[in-house]
Amino acid sequence: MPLDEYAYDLDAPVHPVSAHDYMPVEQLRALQLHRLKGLVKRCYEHVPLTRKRMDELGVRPEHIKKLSDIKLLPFMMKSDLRDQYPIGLSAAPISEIVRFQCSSGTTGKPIVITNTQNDIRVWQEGVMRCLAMGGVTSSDILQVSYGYGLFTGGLGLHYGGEGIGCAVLPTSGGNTDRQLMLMRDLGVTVIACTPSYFLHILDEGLRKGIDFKHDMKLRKGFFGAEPWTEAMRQKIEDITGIEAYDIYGLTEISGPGVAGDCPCRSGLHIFEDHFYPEIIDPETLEPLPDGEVGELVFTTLSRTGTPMLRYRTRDLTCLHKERCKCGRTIRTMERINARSDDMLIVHGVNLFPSQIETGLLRVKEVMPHYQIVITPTGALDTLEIKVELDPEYYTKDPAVLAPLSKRVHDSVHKIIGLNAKITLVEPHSLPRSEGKINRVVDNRKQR
Ligand code: DLL
Repeated sequence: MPLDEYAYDLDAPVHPVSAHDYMPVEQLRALQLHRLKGLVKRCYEHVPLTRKRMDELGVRPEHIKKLSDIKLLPFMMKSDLRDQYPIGLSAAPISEIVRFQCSSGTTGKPIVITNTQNDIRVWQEGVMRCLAMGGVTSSDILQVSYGYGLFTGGLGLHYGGEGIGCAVLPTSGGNTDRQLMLMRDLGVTVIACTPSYFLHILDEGLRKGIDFKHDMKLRKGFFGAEPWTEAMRQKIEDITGIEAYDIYGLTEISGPGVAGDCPCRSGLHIFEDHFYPEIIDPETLEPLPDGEVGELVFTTLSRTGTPMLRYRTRDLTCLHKERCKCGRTIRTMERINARSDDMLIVHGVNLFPSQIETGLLRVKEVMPHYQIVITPTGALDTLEIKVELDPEYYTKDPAVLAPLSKRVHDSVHKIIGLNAKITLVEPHSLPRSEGKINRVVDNRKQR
């Protein structure tokens, strides 16, 4: 089966700076509509579940006449991928599939995404566009410390880096001593890993007496795959002197490189020529206008392996259409600080780990290493925040610790409006992660 008209042109060179970034908006919308029509047709013809759902709604591919008609289409969710395990949603024959990638769910089987050569190129282009926006060139040495394999972080950044022409060092996650040694000996200039793993690398390096500003050649970092805050960015930049860029993506839509920071850092540019974004109200499922916070939904305009129509990401953000100072016309989204399924409800108050992180990092004596523990105690639950002291301020003196705990408490309270029990713990005593970190221990789930 040949790739049809909406697919990516496999003969065209992949460019790190896409003309689509700067396209006049009307032209961009026309391109999106063209690709959407082709995608809907392909899904209708090749994905039985989509066909069934569209038939139930009475929608046919020819009903898509303008971009806003997208709201006629059914949503897709992670549970659909799980129910159709392993590749029931694949739209291409195995002869056109060149790679499987998986994303682990919270339970049971992973979800499997099939990629055609076209999809690998679209994905590579997204990562190249992110790296290029951050000023990475072929003169850079890129250390990829995201995990390689079924997770898309390692291979995604790897192909993107090679596409730019960087010298790529594929360390994957783990073996932090070796990461540091190679980083220093090869003069690595760009690092890509999860923000929590980078903090761990920094921690280990500082323990060894490494001065990241002088002993390393690092100048940029591309951090993503998990939520991180502006305060965390500041902390990373202060310790290392690098520019820290946010990179976003998800396996179901492609991998890293769906959106990323430009140097203005006023939101992540979405490569909406390939990934059409919508924001919906997660309760009513109605589309929300640009500027309103809701659940991010993507339609993969140019994927051919496992194309997604209106895929509900569960990530919460809002879109901005104002022209960015960098000149790009593609829309931006605010950094993802929360997922609808990350939300904790404590004493009836909705809160997100990222809010706690922001409160903690306003106090200079504590580190961005923390754990949130919720324990049922009688009628009320206890919210405890364990946070490591900065080694520079470490003490066991209760006369110092008591007022410091109070300051941390007040800083967090100001944001979440709840009283949390603050436990200041020794440096390096909380669990670290080489990939995505889980900072929440919710003991209520064991009841
Ligand atoms: O995490 C892809 C990726 C790899 C992105 C490397 C960036 C860098 P999944 O494992 O499928 O894919 O997880 C996707 O991770 O829905 C978000 O909840 C979260 N996420 C990804 N990037 C960011 C980010 C990869 N920059 C899920 N900020 C997404 C916040 C992020 N959350």
